[in-house]
Amino acid sequence: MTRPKFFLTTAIDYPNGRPHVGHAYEKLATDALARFKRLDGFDVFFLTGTDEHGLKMHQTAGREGVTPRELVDRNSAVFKDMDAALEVSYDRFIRTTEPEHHASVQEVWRRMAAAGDLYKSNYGGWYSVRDEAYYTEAETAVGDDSIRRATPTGTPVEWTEEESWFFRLSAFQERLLAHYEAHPDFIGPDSRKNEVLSFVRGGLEDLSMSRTTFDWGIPVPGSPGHVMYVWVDALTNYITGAGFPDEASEEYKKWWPADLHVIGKDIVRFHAVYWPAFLMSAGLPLPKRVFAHGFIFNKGEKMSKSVGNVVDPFDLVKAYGPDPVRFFFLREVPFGQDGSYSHESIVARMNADLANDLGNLAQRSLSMIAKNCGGVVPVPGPLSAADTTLLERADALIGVSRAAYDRQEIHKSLEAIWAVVADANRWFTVEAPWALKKTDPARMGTILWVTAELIRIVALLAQPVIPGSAGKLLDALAQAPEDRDFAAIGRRLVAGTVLPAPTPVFPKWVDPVEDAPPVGEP
Ligand code: ME8
Repeated sequence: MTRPKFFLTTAIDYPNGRPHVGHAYEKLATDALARFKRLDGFDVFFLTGTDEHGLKMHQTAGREGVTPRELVDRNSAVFKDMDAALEVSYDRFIRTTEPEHHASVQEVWRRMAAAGDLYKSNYGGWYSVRDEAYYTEAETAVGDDSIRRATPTGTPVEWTEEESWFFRLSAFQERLLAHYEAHPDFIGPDSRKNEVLSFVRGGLEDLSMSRTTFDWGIPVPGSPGHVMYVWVDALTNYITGAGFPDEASEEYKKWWPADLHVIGKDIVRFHAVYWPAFLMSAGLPLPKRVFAHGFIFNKGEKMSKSVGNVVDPFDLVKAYGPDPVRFFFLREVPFGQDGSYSHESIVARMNADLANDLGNLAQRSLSMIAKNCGGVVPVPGPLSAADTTLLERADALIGVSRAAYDRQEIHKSLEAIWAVVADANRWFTVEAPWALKKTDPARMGTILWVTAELIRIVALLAQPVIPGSAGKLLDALAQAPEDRDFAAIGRRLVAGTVLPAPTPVFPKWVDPVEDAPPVGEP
């Protein structure tokens, strides 16, 4: 049987500096979505990468006294390292400076030109280098410091006047609206969809598509002196990653169109308006869904170099480990909404949900099996109504999670899983298996079997978010590699399985005591 395919992407990051927590957040969340689909039997292709052309890169390189190529080579490697540190399981890391990407973008350009949607004219308007975006006069304002800024993002804009190729975006309004209407799931969450609808209903202006004042970009075919606007180049990465322009290739036929683009809320317009319009013009199929996540703030404040509160994702992983970082962001922040992080909130999640709730339940029950059952999964006797209810709730988690992940609501899956963990803890305390060792060892065995089975189901479903620790829990239950996908949920834990000696999987965070006297002194 052929497995259904699922092709998902992240935004490709600007490597003009080191990655920040926002970059890390998007990649680890998309990784959870990719891992879920793989475990659920899909043939997954997960694409991520770096967006390496444009004026921002050109200017940063100039300031640092290196060539743009040196700048992007150096920094793109750091983004890749970040993915490794967070255990992001991408299948391809694309760089827009790759020659095959150039061929792909130029082919898309030629098709848009052949469709009559590109024309040359003169551009005059406000450009934000930081956003790599054009703004209308009405979208800018001059601040107290006499600097004109883009109102939506607060970044400085500069007046730009040059000959430019334009894309006839104005001609796509009706087609785009018809597409949104016919495909109600094209944009998520709903708040973003409403924003896009009102933007497109308000009328679209043609889009400047090329620049002449620098050359760090993909040349416009047949138009010397023009390089493509970086967003044309950037968006096309998604189809290059799928094998375009080789439309006859198995790769392309299998993967395109993408099933899901995961992006941040600041770049919805590019993905839900410009990108589908480019594809319509080039006669290519449209992606199925664009989902915009929220922004991450440091203790509620915007991260910025000038405030000095930019936290390096490498430092977070070094301090807490990859799984606690991944778990924190995905459990704490409803995916699609803004969120905040602080040392205190990360530690609270680590200690409450991981160490206390799941960690203790696993450690208490598994060490009882080691001590009282010779390290062998006991044979369950008849199940009580409470046992059955709990197991049924655990069995229902796959359905709940599937529905949640299909709408990118990762937090809803975690919420449901941890509600079962909380119930299991309450039930375990009431059942008090430790008191049954002498009086009713058979019932003790049943309770321990039910607990181990609950932990197995929870560990299977937690793998997309905490792959390392969930894997350790499954090791502790002696689960074979072929028993670790979601198809294994319906199979029960086999009594008689010999378990390794249990070791705690979720360490409790204890803040180092400052100014403590050296060990051994009063
Ligand atoms: O926009 N919290 O690149 P980028 C959460 N190259 N997400 C954040 C964030 C924050 N504080 N800050 C940024 C670009 N992001 C383009 C994309 S795609 C064809 C081209 C997200 O490096 C942001 O929303 O500025 C985007 O999805 C991603 O990080 C890369 O941002």
